[in-house]
Amino acid sequence: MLIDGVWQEKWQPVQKQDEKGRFLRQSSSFRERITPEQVQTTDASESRFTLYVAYICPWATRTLIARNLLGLEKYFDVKSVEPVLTDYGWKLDSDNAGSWTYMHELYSQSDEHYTGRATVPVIWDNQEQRIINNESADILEIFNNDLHRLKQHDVDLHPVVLTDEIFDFNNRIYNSLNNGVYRAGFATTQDAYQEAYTDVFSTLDWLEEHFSDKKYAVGEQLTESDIRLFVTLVRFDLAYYGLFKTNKKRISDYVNLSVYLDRLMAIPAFSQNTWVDHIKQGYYSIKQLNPNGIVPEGPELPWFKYLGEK
Ligand SMILES: N[C@@H](CCC(=O)N[C@@H](CS)C(=O)NCC(=O)O)C(=O)O
Repeated sequence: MLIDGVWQEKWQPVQKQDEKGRFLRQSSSFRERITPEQVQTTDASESRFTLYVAYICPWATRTLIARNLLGLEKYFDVKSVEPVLTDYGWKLDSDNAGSWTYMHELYSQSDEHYTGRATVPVIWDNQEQRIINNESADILEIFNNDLHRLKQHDVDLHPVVLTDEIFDFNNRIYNSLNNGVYRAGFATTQDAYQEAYTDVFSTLDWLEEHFSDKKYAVGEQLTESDIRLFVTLVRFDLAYYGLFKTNKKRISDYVNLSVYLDRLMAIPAFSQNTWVDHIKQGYYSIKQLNPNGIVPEGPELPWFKYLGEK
């Protein structure tokens, strides 16, 4: 992580936790918004803003899926990092070669006294050379709400009439499932692990019931809630089940959740942003949890049929 703008190599073992060994996620610090006028540059060949992502990362994948579903590709080009987190944090892919080698350089360029982890996703302003936002929940709102008049597809991921339901659904799955798997994986006491494990599977059991008669997370259409749920479900059997020890059941053991996952995977915005090799390599390179870095060969999953060559 960066401390007062300076990279500290000894960050990796230090996942923040509370006094009971529970994993604590850092809150995001760049929270600016963007207007359609800022996005529409005169030079159509280059976008003013770049979305920096890791394909391993569920939070970054939320933003990639929304970008494609809404058709905002020409306004935000994408730069990705390598799947394995290095001693210097995220390293940019070599084919994204530009002025930067590591993500933390973008953070200290934006704020020379920044203290915190250099996370993805990030919206970077190429004109002002600084980070605008590093919180995926905000980025989803920017894409869907703030820039709604620029979208190329007739999609609304956050219809006003569903606001309360979306809010409740997102809240219900965030701590217990999206972050619940991390709470299980990074717990440093048996009790903290047990608490997270119970939350994860009671939520999955509830969702299995929910999808017995529903096609989508909320309402009768695809919304932001589906994106938020998808990014966790798709990583579950590949990484969380083994590495994070959330191993009561796999998603493929849940009939309705499997049908739901298959339904979303059939949509290109979901399958194109699912990078199985990055997910496996990335998670299994977390030294704290897997010191020898061995990446499992399996599993083989039914939805692999939707994945093209990457
Ligand atoms: N609140 C952030 C969380 C982002 C986040 O935790 N990203 C992880 C990857 S999945 C990261 O970049 N971690 C690097 C680190 O912690 O050093 C969001 O939703 O945008």
